[in-house]
Amino acid sequence: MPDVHEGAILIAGVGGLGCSWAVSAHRECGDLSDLLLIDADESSFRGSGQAHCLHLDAVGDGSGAAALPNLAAHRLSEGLGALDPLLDNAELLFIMTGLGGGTGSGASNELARLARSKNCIVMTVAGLPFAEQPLRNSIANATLPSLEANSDVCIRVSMERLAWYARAREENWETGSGWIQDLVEGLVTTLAKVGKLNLDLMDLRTVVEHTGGATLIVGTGNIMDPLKIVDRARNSPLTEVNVSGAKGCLIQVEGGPDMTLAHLNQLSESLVGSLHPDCQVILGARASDEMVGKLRLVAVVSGL
Ligand SMILES: Nc1nc2c(ncn2[C@@H]2O[C@H](COP(=O)(O)OP(=O)(O)OP(=O)(O)O)[C@@H](O)[C@H]2O)c(=O)[nH]1
Ligand SMILES: [Mg+2]
Repeated sequence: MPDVHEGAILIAGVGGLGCSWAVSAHRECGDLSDLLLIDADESSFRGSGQAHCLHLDAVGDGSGAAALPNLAAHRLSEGLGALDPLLDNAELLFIMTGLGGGTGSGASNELARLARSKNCIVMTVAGLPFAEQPLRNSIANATLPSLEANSDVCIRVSMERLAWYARAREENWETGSGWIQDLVEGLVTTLAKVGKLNLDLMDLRTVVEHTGGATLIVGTGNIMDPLKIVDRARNSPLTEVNVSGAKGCLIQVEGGPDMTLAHLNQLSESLVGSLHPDCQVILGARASDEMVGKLRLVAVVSGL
């Protein structure tokens, strides 16, 4: 099976919140992926060492300049040439963005469109504003359809649920609650490394090519109680949709050296049992020492 070559996986943050999510996700798998940050506000690039940064500031006033999504989209389209070498090399692009502001809402869509046109698989994680932010919600709703159309997989994340989840985990929602990191890291490490069973980008493509909606689910827990992990995964912040009709499913299980084939089967069967009977399933697994005593399930379900 061909190895994923250097630069093949790109994690991109667009807008303030998106950059924060991307930086923390990349921190977990920096040796396997590249980082791209796009914002009108340069403070989003702070402390992100080796990142490729694109500053959308046509006017030069430094911060929060992209108050309007259209303006942000316009500015990105002017700077897109600079991204060509990165996107030409990328086979899989994760876009992290919080919708409702100017930059993320305007520029993420442009980025997705360009990457797709270069035959890159685009998986977007889009944060949706809090309920008490009506203007931000209307901007988000206006942006979502085209962002979804330009992404192979577009995962809606309720920031409300993320914030709730963050409190329960004693994590910070602005850096993704630890949850966004798990998700991206799980997929990146599965795709980039050879594990017990290996998946590659072709498998991912097969799964995301099912028409219809798609989402990602994740759950982590004790190795003694795999069913609870599946339960948690079904209730994770990104599953606002009902997955029972899913036609495609890519499952990655991560555990410690104590993980057995029985654990894998238990996790996958209890998840797959709740999907469409003809669902196409691809299963991968990987063991690492730091996961001893624990199991983590990350799944992409598509064809919803
Ligand atoms: N309640 C709350 N929501 C926030 C906060 N920061 C970000 N958000 C949410 O995240 C969404 C995106 O915010 P940002 O990423 O800062 O926006 P941006 O894309 O940088 O857009 P501009 O700064 O307008 O160019 C907003 O619509 C809010 O719903 C915060 O501190 N508090
Ligand atoms: Mg901003």
